[in-house]
Amino acid sequence: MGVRPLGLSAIELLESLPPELVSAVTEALKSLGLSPGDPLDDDHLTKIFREVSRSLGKARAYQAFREAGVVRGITRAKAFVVGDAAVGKTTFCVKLATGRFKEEYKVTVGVDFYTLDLISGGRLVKLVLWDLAGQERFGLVRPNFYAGSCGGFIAFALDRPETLRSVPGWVREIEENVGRKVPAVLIGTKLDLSPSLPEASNIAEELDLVGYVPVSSKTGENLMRAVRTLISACVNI
Ligand SMILES: Nc1nc2c(ncn2[C@@H]2O[C@H](COP(=O)(O)OP(=O)(O)OP(=O)(O)O)[C@@H](O)[C@H]2O)c(=O)[nH]1
Ligand SMILES: [Mg+2]
Repeated sequence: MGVRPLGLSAIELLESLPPELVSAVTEALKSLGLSPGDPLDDDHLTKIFREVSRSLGKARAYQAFREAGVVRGITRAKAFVVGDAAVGKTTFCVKLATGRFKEEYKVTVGVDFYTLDLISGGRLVKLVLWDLAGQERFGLVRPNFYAGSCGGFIAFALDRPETLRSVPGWVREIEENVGRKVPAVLIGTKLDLSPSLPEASNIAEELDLVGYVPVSSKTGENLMRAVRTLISACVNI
């Protein structure tokens, strides 16, 4: 079956799904505040996919989206998340993977993994985020975890401008350990606590990064924008 052109509306999606999925998707549309005639973009489709996955499981949700012609396959990619200690890397990953905001600070030991499913350009992208410990004492183990990344995120905290000054060091560590230059997106975290820092854009440009996106893992602001900025640079759809 062919892939739906962009601009598929909510009602067209409902019509193309197997009947047993209609109630789960209708619920998802309602919770997103979408009306039947509204065009659906990749962010909407991603949220609908997650809702359907929650009620029916990921395998069934994928099968249904495939049958409906919304997706035509799966793309897998690995991305690192690096930056100084306590800038909010784990919180960023947890919010993206589960929708929950993690209030407490628990130091990451070595590495953690989070899988993020999103719809992009007619494919289900399974992005595995490798959340690397930022504390200095993990500097010796961290290099083991970069191999095979298509790119990733470099995080600094907007309320601690000194963490922005560490970014060139992170770029060097990435290049040394991935073995080549890969796309990286600079994220300024905790936008809910502090305004964006204009110099971050210049630093991203000077270091030849893919872009700079200020984000808040508390409110969710710009999180998907950051992910899509990376996906469009590093995942071959
Ligand atoms: N208000 C607010 N707090 C945040 C945000 N992101 C992270 N935090 C808080 O910052 C603290 C540290 O966050 P972590 O995600 O654990 O930090 P980390 O970068 O993973 O730290 P390491 O694992 O030591 O490298 C936690 O208390 C989070 O709740 C945000 O966007 N807004
Ligand atoms: Mg952490």
